[in-house]
This record gives sequence, C-alpha cells and structure tokens, in this order.
Amino acid sequence: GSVAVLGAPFSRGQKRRGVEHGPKVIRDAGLIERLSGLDYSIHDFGDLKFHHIENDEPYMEVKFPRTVGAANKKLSGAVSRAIGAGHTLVMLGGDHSLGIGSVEGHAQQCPDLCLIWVDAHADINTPMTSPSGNLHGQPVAFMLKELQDKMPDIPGFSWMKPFLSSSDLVYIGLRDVDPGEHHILKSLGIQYFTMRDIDRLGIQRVMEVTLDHLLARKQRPIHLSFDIDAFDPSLAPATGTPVNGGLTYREGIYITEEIHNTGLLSVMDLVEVNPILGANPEAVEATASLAVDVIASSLGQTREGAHGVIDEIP
Ligand code: DIR
Ligand code: MN
Ligand code: MN
Ligand code: MN
Repeated sequence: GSVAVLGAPFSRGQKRRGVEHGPKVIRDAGLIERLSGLDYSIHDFGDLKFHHIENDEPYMEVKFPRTVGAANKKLSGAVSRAIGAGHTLVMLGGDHSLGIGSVEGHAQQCPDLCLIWVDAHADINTPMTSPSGNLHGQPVAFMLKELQDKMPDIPGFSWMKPFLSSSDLVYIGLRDVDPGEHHILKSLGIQYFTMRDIDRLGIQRVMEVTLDHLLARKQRPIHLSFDIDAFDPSLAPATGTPVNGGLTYREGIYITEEIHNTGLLSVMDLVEVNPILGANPEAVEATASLAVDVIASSLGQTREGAHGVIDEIP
C-alpha cells in the first residue's frame, strides 16, 4: 500500500501559539525514516499553507471562526484527494479543530467511515456549551447529524454539513469532560471509555468492545483521530491542555496495534504536539518521538518484530 503524510501547521483553534510547529518536530523526530522501515511507499505531501483572515471577529464566543473554517475547508479537500488517489493518510497537526476538515474530507470519499477519537477531552462542545470559545474543543459537534439543530450557522463553515452518526464514534481516554459535553454524550448514547473505564476493564477489553461496536455489523474504513494529550503528561508534556492520569505508553500502543490489526485504518490524525510548551528540549523530543511511535504502530510496526519471506534460518 501507499501512505501519504500531510502536515497541517495550524493553531487558531486554541489559544497557545506553537502547535503549528507540530508537523516539523514530528518529522524531525524521524517519522519518514520510521515509516520507510514498514512495507509501504511513502509520499510526503509537505505542509498545507493556511491564510490568516483579517477582522475575524468572534461569533458568539467562538474564536477565529472564519480562519478555522477556511483552514478546515482546505484540509478537507487535500484529505479527500489523497484518499481518492488510494493512499492511507497521516495528518500531522496542528490543533484538534483540524479534525473537522480531516474527517469531513475522508467522509467525502468514504461515507461509511467510523471514527475513533483518542483524547483526554471529548471535543464535542457546541458554541453554546463551550466554556472557552476555542474550536479545538468543538470539532465533533460540527460532524454529528444528531447535533444539527444545536449548531448555529458559524461564519466560515457554510462549505460543510454534518455527516456522521453518533453510533459511528467511540472515544478512548476521556478524563476532562465539560458539563455540556457530558450531557451530549449521555443524551446521544455515545460509546466512550474514560480512563476510569480503562482502569476497570483493561485496555484489551476496551479495544474489543470499541472494534465490536464499530465493525461487528460491517467492515468499514476507520478514521483514528489521536490527540497526544490522551497520554499521561509525564510521557507527552509538550501539549496545550495536559491532564493528569492519562494513557500509559503500553496502553497507547496497544490501541494503535489493535487498530492496525483490523486492516481498516484509512486516515489518522496526530494532533496537539506543541514544542513551545516543553519545559526543555528533552520534553519536546520525548513528545515528538512518542507521536512517531504512535503513528508507526498504527501503520503496522509491531513490538514482536516481523520478517519478510525467509525460507530458512540463515
Ligand atoms: C475544553 C478543553 N473542553 C474546551 N478542550 C480541549 O475548551 O472546550 N480539547 N483541550 O482538546
Ligand atoms: Mn482533542
Ligand atoms: Mn485533548
Ligand atoms: Mn500490516
């Protein structure tokens, strides 16, 4: 198969500058070299260029709506073209507002896709429930058909409409959910696994139920949207909204190994790596290197090792 890598250096979905350097630090941590060790042809599509929109005044409390809308429109087109050309796509963020364009572009080509959102946060606030006005806390609300009447017409987003059913989504890793978000999760009956659920069930059972929920009725393309803040801050310190008590390294890698093993991964996002927020260069390097491990594991790097066609032990 062939894997396309696309950088999305964008930060207007949240307050902290620096997350636009995510694609660079993830590449500098050796992403392309690592993927070259797996059995794919790798196409690095470079970084998208995003434009600043003047006078992008808040709409209600929502910050930079036109800038975020235009960036996501551009990303959506690029994702759709890459999937249409037959690649598996890795999108490097940037902040998680980019999930809107990434999943939307994927859905243009694969309307029956399902979504696995690995994150400390649910990112499902609407403009009315959002405590911050930051769009990186709202991407899932833009996607869900069931929230259509709860979403105002936000400037910058007239190019898209909701396309995903709430039953086609599973969260893993939640531990910082706002009251309005919790209400939405419960009232729509969304399948989610908090860190407490992982403590109770174990990550093996969590993945079994996740994949059964999404794939038991039919096999379909998977979109994995991985926020690096799903990991414990001791492992991923260079991120904008760290929350204690996150995934261990082994839990995170088990998630991605199981997703790879379905053979259905079609697009993955790796977002919210912010090199400016590392306390020192080692903290940044650790976070970026973890991002590379997560991506490589999603694409088939195994802990047990692997071999090609070998007739005999030499
Ligand atoms: C919070 C934080 N729920 C918000 N969200 C974050 O602003 O809506 N998402 N950090 O990644
Ligand atoms: Mn997120
Ligand atoms: Mn998050
Ligand atoms: Mn494989």
